Amino acid sequence: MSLNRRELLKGALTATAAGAVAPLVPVSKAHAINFGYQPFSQEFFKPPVLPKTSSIEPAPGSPDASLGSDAVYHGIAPEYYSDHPAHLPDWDRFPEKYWHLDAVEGTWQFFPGVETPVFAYKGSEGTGSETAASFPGPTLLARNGEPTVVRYENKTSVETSIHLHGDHGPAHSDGYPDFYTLQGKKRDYYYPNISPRQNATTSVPYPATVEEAGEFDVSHIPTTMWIHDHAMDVTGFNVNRGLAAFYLCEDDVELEHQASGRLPKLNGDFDIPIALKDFAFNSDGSLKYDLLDHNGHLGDVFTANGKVQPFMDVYRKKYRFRILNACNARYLHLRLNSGTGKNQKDGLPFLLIGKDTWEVGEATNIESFTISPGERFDVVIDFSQLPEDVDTYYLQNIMHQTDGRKPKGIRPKKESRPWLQFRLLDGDPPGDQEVEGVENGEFSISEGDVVREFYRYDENEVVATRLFEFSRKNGAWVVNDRYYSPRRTDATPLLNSMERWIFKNKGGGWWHPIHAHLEGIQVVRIDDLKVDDPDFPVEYRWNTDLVNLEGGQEAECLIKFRTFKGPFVCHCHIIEHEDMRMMFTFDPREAGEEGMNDGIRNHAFNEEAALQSGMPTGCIDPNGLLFDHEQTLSSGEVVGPGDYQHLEEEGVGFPPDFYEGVCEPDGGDWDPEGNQNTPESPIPEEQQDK
Ligand SMILES: [Cu+2]
Repeated sequence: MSLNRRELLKGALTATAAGAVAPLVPVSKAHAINFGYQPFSQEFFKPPVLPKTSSIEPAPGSPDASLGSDAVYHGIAPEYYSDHPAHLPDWDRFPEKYWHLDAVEGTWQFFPGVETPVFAYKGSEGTGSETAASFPGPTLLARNGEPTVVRYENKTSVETSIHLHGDHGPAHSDGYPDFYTLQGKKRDYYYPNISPRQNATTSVPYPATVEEAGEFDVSHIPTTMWIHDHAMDVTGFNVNRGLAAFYLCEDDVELEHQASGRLPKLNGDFDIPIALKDFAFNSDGSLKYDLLDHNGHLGDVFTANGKVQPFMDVYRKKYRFRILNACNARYLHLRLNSGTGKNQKDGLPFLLIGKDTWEVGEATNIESFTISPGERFDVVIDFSQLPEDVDTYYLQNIMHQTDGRKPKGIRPKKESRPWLQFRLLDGDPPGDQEVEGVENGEFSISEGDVVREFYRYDENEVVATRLFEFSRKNGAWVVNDRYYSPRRTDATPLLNSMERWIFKNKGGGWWHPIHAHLEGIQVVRIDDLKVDDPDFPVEYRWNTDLVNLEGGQEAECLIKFRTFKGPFVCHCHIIEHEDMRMMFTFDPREAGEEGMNDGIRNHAFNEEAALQSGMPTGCIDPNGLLFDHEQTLSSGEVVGPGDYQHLEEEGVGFPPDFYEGVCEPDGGDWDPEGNQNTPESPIPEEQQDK
């Protein structure tokens, strides 16, 4: 059965019309389907490492693996080539490495013995990267200065687009919402694994030499990233369905931490990534997901790395946990606790060593913390501090939330659910030292240590200030009163410039965690609170790639746009808000240079846009942009915003002025009779709307 993005959304409507979708019941009131599972009776799952290889056939960028080819239909980023002006020689400090990664349809056991249909990332069969399908997918381990290419094949029936959350990389490989990897096709995602440059300046958009470019900005070298799907309209569905995995990176600073015994070996027994995600289940074991719920999908079953409330064996030692909130819409407030009940307050602190993609300037103890969807807290927990009679310990969420609007608050009396149990083991861990000369688990990292040099941006470098207001409109979501369209650019910063971006939540009833691609954000003010105020939230004192806006809140941020031209997106990370248009495009460009959406990108790309996006000229799904421009097919039938009318007739809350908002290209002449329905269209006749 065809299940592309269009069919998915239409299918959801049919189901509603037939009454097959149960009325929405707040999750707190509904009874969770848990298949008789007793919490902490299954073991924690640590995803396997995705093996790298030293060669791949056909070679990336070769004629056989270029845009439009059978082997790699979507090609590779222009920045891959060493003759591209952005590609400087020191990007290739170590020989390039490769991964073969698929997205497949399979099953996963969230509950022991219950096979749940999912999408999953896995290392491709028959390649050097082979792994089993899992949730989260296999962990990608990268070395800063070692370029990697992920040859990705979409073996699912839905359009996908991989975003490496936190990456500083080319737009072609960034998961822009309509830079799809289509069903049955491959794309070479190119990750240079570099950071921005210290000397980036607008007067030299592409420095010719390494000396001119300056040093890599060490405070922006990434450590904890994750890949997740980002496809237009269906990101929420695809991520909830399982398309997420960790991407951890080490560099010279990180290796020095390990060699000197400050931090554990990368992804070793004492460095453990944990993705926390809520799910909802149907009684047949399948995942429940309502495509028409744009408020934010909440689940009533709580998992760590794809296992419902598991246990993890730990020694009384120090561990590094990279905690990811992988929920579509649920905020968590996490604390450590010796009990499963409501009132214990004997928690160990978390030693915060990294926030989102980057390590922090100073290791800082925090008692508990709120983590928004998409956010990461990189923490060390010292189990040696626990009294000897404590043999089980818990990671507990005490944020109470019953719908996608916003959490009801930190309410340990109402919500004190342990998502993960630690079982304390006595004695020393068996096995050889993971790092020579360092006893396993004996790491010296302590409060006050400099984890990574941090450079605060100089506000005098700001060349433009922009205000982005996030609000609700006609049951959907807007930024500056506009619905997202991938065909419209909302900001064109100068390449290598710094801007002041003010994010404002215009409403009081909803929270929005705002995430920018390409670069870290430095928050300088939240409402009246300045960054140098002792009360300023500790998690926003250094680099962050996400800033949460509570009702009515305003955050003033500094952001640079270095190395790569766009398009990139900035959006709310409550994925249902993002899918329902709370997103905008920014497209860093040289002075005077045309942007991706200048004139009109339409469905017939010019050559530059085709190379940049990896979508071959004239081969774009004419039905692809479900809510974008109206399209006249060769049959004479009009599709596109027509679907919106269909949806509106079904009364599902699509905004009445939607058509207006997205059908006017910013400039240039849009030709509705353009090249959008060529004979080479990859969409079979029977899938086109009749
Ligand atoms: Cu939002």
